[in-house]
Amino acid sequence: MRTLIRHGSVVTPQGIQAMDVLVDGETISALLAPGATSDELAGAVDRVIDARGKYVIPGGIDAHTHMELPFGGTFASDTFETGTRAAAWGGTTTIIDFAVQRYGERVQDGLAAWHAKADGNCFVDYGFHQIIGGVDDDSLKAMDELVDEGITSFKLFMAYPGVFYSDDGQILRAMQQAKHNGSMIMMHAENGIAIDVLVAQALARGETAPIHHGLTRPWETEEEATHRAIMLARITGAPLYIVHMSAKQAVQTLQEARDLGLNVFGETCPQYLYLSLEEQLGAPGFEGAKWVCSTPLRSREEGHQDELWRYLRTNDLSIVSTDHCPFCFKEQKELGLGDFSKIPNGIGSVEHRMDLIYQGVVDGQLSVERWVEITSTTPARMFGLYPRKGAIAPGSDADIVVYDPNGHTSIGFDKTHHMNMDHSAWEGYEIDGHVDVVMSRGEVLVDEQGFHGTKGRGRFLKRDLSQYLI
Ligand code: DUC
Ligand code: ZN
Ligand code: ZN
Repeated sequence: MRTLIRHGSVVTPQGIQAMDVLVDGETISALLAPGATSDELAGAVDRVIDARGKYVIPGGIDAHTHMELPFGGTFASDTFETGTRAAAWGGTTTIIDFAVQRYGERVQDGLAAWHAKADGNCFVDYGFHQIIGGVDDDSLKAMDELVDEGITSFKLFMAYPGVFYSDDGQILRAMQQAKHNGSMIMMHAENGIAIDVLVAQALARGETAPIHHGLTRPWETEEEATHRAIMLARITGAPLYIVHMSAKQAVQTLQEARDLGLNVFGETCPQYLYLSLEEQLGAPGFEGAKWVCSTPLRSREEGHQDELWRYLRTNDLSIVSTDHCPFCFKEQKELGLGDFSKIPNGIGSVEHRMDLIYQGVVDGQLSVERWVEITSTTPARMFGLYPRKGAIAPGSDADIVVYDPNGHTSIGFDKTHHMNMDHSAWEGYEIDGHVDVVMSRGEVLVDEQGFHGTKGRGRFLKRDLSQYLI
C-alpha cells in the first residue's frame, strides 16, 4: 500500500516545510517537493490524503502511561485495549507504559505480567519502562537482563513507603547499576516519609477532603527529593529523568544541575500546566477527587503553571507526557470518601495530550516546532526509539498525524472521549485545533470517517539506550 500525503506543512523540531510525504508499506519512503510528478513518485499511489492548510507531524509519543496499574486496592481503569484506542484517537501512536515489580517479586515476573496484559491487545505500538519496587541483588542483576530485552529505563519511587518506595541506599545501588548498563533511572521525586507523617497528622485533625492531598504534599517535599535524587545521581554518574514535575522550585533545582552539565532531565504533564490546587483539587465537596494525582496539582497563586510553560521553552523541562492513570469516580475515586489518602492517585489524559499542548502553541506559550519536539521527537530520543519514531524522514515508521490548526476540538465526557472512565478531568476544555488523520506504520487508524484501527496490531518496541547519553 502506497499513500501520498499532499500539500501539507511538515513540522519537525528543525522547522516547518511544505512537503509531500510518500508512505510505502509501514515506513516513510520519501519527502518530495509539493506537487510531485508521477516520475518522482516512481509508481502508482493507492491512496492520497489531502493535507492542504494542515500540519503533518510525527505521531505523538506518550512516554508515561499506567494501563491497568494496581493502585490503592483497585486498578487503573484503562486496559491496553481501551487506553491505546483512546491514544490513537488523540494522535498518540506510541506509548511507553510501566511494568511493575513489587517488593518480594521477581523483576522478570513483573515484566512478563505486563507483556501478558499488553501483547495482542494494543492498537498502537508500545514499550515498557520497568518499575523496581524492591531493590536487591536479584533485581539489580535483572536490570542488565532487561536492557538486553529493550527495557532500557527503570523507575524508582522516593514516595509511597511500604508500596513502591526505595530508600537512599537502594536508589544509590540502582543508579550504580544503571551507570554500569547504560540505562536511564526515572524518579518519582517526593519525600514520601515526610508526606506520610503530614497525611496522618491532617487526618487526625479531621482534614479529610481531597484538597488535603495537595496540602500534605507541599512543594518542599518535591524540591527536596529532586535535589536528593540529583545528588545521588551525581555521586554515581548515572543519568536521571525526573517524572511528572509540578513544583517550580523543583524544576529550578533541576535547571541548576543541568547548568552544571549533569545528565538530568525533567518531564511535566498537561495537568500541571493547566490545572491547579485551588480550582480543581479544591472543588466543592468530593469533586476534587477527580484530580488527585501525585505529584499533586500546585497553587496557581504561587505561579507554578506559568513557570512550567517557561521551563518547557528553555528546555529545562524536555518532555510532556501524561502519567495517564485513570480511575472512575464511582467506586474508584469514591474509595477515598471521608479519607483523601484512600483516593486512588491518577488522572486520565492519554487522549488529549497532543491537543492540550497544541493549545499552548495557540496561546503563545510554545512554537509549533517545540510542540512536536516535546511531545514526539524528544521522547523518541530520550527512550531509544529515534529515528524509527519521532521523525518524518525516509526510513522512519509511518506514524503520522495530520493536524488541522483551523479545526476545533471540544473536550468532554459526551464529546471526544474514548478513555474507560466515567468522567473527564478535562471537561469543557476547548482546543483551537483538531487531529484529522492518524496513521500508525502506514495504516490509517483515524480519519473523518472514524476509527479503523485493529486490536493487536500494535507491536512491542524493543528500545535502544537513550540517545541523550554519552
Ligand atoms: N502518580 C499518580 O498520580 N498515579 C500513579 C502513580 C504516581 O506516581
Ligand atoms: Zn510517579
Ligand atoms: Zn506515573
